[in-house]
Amino acid sequence: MEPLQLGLLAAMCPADWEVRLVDDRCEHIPFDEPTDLVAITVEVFTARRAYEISEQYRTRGVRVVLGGFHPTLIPEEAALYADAIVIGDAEPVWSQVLADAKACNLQSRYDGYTGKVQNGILPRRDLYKGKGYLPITLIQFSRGCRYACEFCAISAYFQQRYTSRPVDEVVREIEAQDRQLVFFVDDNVVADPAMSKQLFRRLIPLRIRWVSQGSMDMVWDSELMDLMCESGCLGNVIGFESITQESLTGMNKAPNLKGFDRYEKAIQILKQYGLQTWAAFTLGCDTDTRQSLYDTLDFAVHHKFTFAAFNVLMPYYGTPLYSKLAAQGRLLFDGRWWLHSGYRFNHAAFKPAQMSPEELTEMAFELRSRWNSASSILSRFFDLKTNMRTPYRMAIYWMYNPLFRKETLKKQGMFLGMEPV
Ligand code: B12
Ligand code: SF4
Repeated sequence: MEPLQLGLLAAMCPADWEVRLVDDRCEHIPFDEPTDLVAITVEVFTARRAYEISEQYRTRGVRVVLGGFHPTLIPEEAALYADAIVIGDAEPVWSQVLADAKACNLQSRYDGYTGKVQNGILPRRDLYKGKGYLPITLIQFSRGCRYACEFCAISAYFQQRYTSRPVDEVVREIEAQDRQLVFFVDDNVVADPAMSKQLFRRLIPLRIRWVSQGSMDMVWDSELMDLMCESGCLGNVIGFESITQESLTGMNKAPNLKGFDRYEKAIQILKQYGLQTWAAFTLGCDTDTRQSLYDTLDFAVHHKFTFAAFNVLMPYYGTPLYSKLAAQGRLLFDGRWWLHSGYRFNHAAFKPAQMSPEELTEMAFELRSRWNSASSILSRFFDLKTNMRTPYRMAIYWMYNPLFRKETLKKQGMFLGMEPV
């Protein structure tokens, strides 16, 4: 997908700055081409690779600025690999960073605050052309979420704050691009239902189709659901996380606990509206056993979700989960799994309570493989309310399930960096 934060950073550069976007996921980095400044976005899974890239430039005498989720959550680590780090959002400090870089007076740290979102800036989408990204436009309406789930990096980064953009501005941004398919990258597109309703009302005349991420409590507000669907929502990623109340309570997953006794009802409502839900599950909570993990898979298959993710619970630095596991001595890979040369993608990075880390890794892979098997994909298709609702819905189902299957299996066990430590 198109990297929204980089398009935004580029758009915030003054006109006399020449900008080039290089995406390490799909192209070679021209380390030896002359450049004055390098800016890299870093999240936990890309930290190791980002630090490698940074080192390559710094050994050539090029200054590097790091920003994004990971440097914000663990600035003392990121600072070791950069000339400057930006904590939090770039909007309030980026022009200062550039001015200081130009004056050869770069400071080691800049503190952005999580205040306004985007400040009226339109990302430089022209920079995405020709890189083979999926034909879906990423737009943010809001940032942050008011809930405080134990494992969530969003909650740690935004400290439970939530900010949305003026609806007019979002509408203008949608109108300024060509596509009819939009991904609102909001952490929780229904975090403030009143604001979400304002947005959805204004989306209706635009006749776009969109997907996003939202908390399950959306289903209990029928006006919200009506407007969401009328405005072109195809479905949302919803964090189901677990099917037991005990686990949800343990992880402080408040939006799911609100109507836990009506979990089945919630799913029926999603289906009535024809939403093609991407159900996300988190595996490895203290209450999880082998049986509860198999039950989770059965639950997902039974409900014929259009897509699902079976993620191993990950201790992200800065979250209450990380602190808890650290205090209990349960973190693996010296507690810095994202930097460890032995850590592989989708592997457990902590000692689960009721199984070994290896068992958890294997179980998660088994669930993913079974969910993505040809027979599972075929059987889940037969849902008149969602996947078979219209030819467009059918096309989505058949286009993306094989793609996600390929991606999931390809990423399993990948090392995070390129070079041995
Ligand atoms: C959209 C999205 C995706 C998309 C991909 C998007 C893409 N372009 O490829 C999809 C759905 C595919 C995806 C996948 C994954 N994602 Co994701 N994703 C997001 C999401 C929701 C929005 C990203 C975005 O565009 N935001 C809008 C931009 C404008 O905001 P931003 O990135 O925060 O940037 C601002 C600041 O951080 C700062 N900034 C950022 N970079 C830089 C760089 C510099 C130099 C500077 C100065 C400032 C700066 O300024 C920006 C403007 O204010 C974020 C959550 C979030 N709120 O950001 C999670 C998030 C980044 N993803 C996350 C994760 C874990 C994943 C997965 C690993 C999930 C999984 N288990 O498979 C995968 C794989 C990622 C990988 N590296 O392989 C985590 C990272 C956690 C962490 N501690 O780092 C996040 C934070 C979500 C979460 N709930 O925890 N993701
Ligand atoms: S509801 Fe979702 S985004 Fe909000 S804190 Fe919980 S996991 Fe994070």
